Amino acid sequence: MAVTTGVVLARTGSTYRVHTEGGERIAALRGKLKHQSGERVVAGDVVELELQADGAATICGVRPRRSVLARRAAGEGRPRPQPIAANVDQVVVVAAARDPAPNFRMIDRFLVIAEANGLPAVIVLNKIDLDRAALEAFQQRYSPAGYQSLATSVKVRDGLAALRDLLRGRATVLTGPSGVGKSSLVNALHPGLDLRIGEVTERWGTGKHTTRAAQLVPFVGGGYVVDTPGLQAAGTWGVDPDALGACFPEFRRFLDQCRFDNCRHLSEPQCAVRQAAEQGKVDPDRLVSYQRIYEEVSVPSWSSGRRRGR
Ligand SMILES: Nc1nc2c(ncn2[C@@H]2O[C@H](COP(=O)(O)OP(=O)(O)OP(=O)(O)O)[C@@H](O)[C@H]2O)c(=O)[nH]1
Ligand SMILES: [Mg+2]
Ligand SMILES: [Zn+2]
Repeated sequence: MAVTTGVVLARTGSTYRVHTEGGERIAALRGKLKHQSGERVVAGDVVELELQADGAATICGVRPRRSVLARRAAGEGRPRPQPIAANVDQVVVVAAARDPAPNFRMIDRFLVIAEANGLPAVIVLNKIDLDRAALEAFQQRYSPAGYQSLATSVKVRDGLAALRDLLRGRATVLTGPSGVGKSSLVNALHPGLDLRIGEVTERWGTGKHTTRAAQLVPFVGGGYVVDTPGLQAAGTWGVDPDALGACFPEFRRFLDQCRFDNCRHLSEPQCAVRQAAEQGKVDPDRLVSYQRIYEEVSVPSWSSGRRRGR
């Protein structure tokens, strides 16, 4: 029996596709690893593999992660962290100029998840062929926070060289709503790759959730890209309400100027963040996003409250 290491490309049902020096392997998870709480094996994990003579492979260990992108698991009950991808360097939040129309509230959530995980984020505005003018609103909203907005089009092949430069040599997770073109972008950068792409339904203007599971694509010239399923809603799991203000980088310089040290920037008097929004020094709509997410992360779910006997 031989032992080797590899990088998890994707989970397919109960098995994993693992990239090793000797090629791609399908591997099952060693029984005792299945029950370790919250430590699901995900794309990007570096794993130890036991290879049997008959070609069967078993994941017998998971190396410590240097970073993980996690979000709140969907569904009822107590919020749990759901890792999406491991060992990533940056998050690219993909939006579309049109079809589906940009949802800034949701983009802000993805950005908060990146900040809360300590990962730098860049915004890619895809489908720029459908509305060239859409970029300006993104730049206005996100430049003060230090986020770059990169316009791309898979259809007319625009901005793809800049995107390639951004991804080269790094481990990147692409996130964003369904139907914005995440898989199309990864395909466009990888001739020969054929990730499934979907239509955007005419009726709802939303994507069809074509990508079902996170999938890692090794990048020519180093690094890799993780394509993830689009979500209709991104839960901001585990963000400490007291740290939420700092997840909006353009708020940071005002945070220590509020009258109260523990200001939540909701309705407290002499709040420097709200004053900055009133004076147009921060985008008032970003403050609305902050306040919505604050409500979400500060209210324990009913079941977790009950659990603590409240
Ligand atoms: N006009 C235009 N259409 C695009 C562009 N990029 C992707 N599309 C179309 O948008 C639709 C959705 O693309 P996908 O790549 O499946 O989107 P996705 O973000 O991976 O969606 P999920 O996997 O559901 O999260 C497809 O019909 C693509 O052909 C673009 O730059 N311009
Ligand atoms: Mg997809
Ligand atoms: Zn305040």
